[in-house]
Amino acid sequence: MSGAVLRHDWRDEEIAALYELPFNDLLFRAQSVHREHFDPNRVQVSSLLSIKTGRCPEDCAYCPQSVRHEAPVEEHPLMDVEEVVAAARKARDGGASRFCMGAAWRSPRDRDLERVAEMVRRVKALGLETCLTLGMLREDQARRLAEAGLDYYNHNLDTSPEFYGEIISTRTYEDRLRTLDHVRAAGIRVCCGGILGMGEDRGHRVGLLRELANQDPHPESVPINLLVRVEGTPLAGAGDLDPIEFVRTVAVARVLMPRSHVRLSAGRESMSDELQALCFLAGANSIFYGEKLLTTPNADTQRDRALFRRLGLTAC
Ligand code: SAM
Ligand code: DTB
Ligand code: SF4
Repeated sequence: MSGAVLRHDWRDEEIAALYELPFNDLLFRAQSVHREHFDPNRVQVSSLLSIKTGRCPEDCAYCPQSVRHEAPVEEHPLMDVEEVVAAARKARDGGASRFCMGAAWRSPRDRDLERVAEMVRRVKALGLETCLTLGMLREDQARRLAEAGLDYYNHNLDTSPEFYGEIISTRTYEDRLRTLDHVRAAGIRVCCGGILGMGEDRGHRVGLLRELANQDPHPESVPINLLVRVEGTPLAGAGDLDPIEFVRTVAVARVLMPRSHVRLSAGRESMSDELQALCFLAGANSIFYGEKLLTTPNADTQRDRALFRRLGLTAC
């Protein structure tokens, strides 16, 4: 099958069959699809900043920022625009091409949105692409952000609809899909993915990929996060996910969404260089770079630079 055919009608059985391929066959297939659409040695680099941290009213079981869990985070209200611009400049000078700003909100208030829109304008003026993740958006809010020049909005499905209720009770899967519709309708590119290692089984991973791949168009950016187990969250004691299963998920995502950037996201700190190399071989072609994700440590920047050198990868 040519990777040029973009499908939005994947059935669970077909996705499960990809997962079940011998590992070498799956990786060969994923890498072949990858090469039809991307330079295999280029990896897009984004940096993250938490512009509003902690005290989130939602109950996402994985998240240290929920007010319902007892995880230690350095809470702060919405940052000043100048502070954000300074952090963005630093990220750009460190080699990032996109700056992603995240806020621990269920959804933004309109008066906060004005300041965030100003952040977008100022960060764009530095020559960076912009991305926001602020929770649920109404249609008019998405339009306001589009007018400010926002390039991407991150809003994850996190897991399959079947497993979702085990992880979050304060907003529904449909709520998330509605926000994605609003973002898309406003002309903003979509960044949407999920988290692995939350105690889900392969069927749930298939369900997540089905929901992502059957969006039309596919999300332009698909973050695959490995759960960062934070003490004080309900998922602190989640079991280890087989790293080979993680690589298989990246590979299947690449085959299903041939033109999307598949992002090797949270969890790199706990991965070996060899595991990350396998993820790049499986078609991952973007990462988060910088000392911190939102509240937890990211892979060390010196280690990332050395890894790119060892693998002959170029950041873009
Ligand atoms: N509050 C907004 C929301 O939930 O849409 C934006 C910020 S929220 C922290 C962004 C995403 O980070 C979540 O959707 C989730 O996928 C990811 N995330 C949060 N905590 C995580 C963890 N401990 N490990 C892996 N990913 C995590
Ligand atoms: C995404 O999918 N992963 C990033 C980004 N989108 C916003 C966030 C990861 C957060 C990891 C936990 C933390 O640092 O708080
Ligand atoms: Fe709040 Fe987002 Fe964390 Fe959920 S993932 S608790 S919505 S900050």
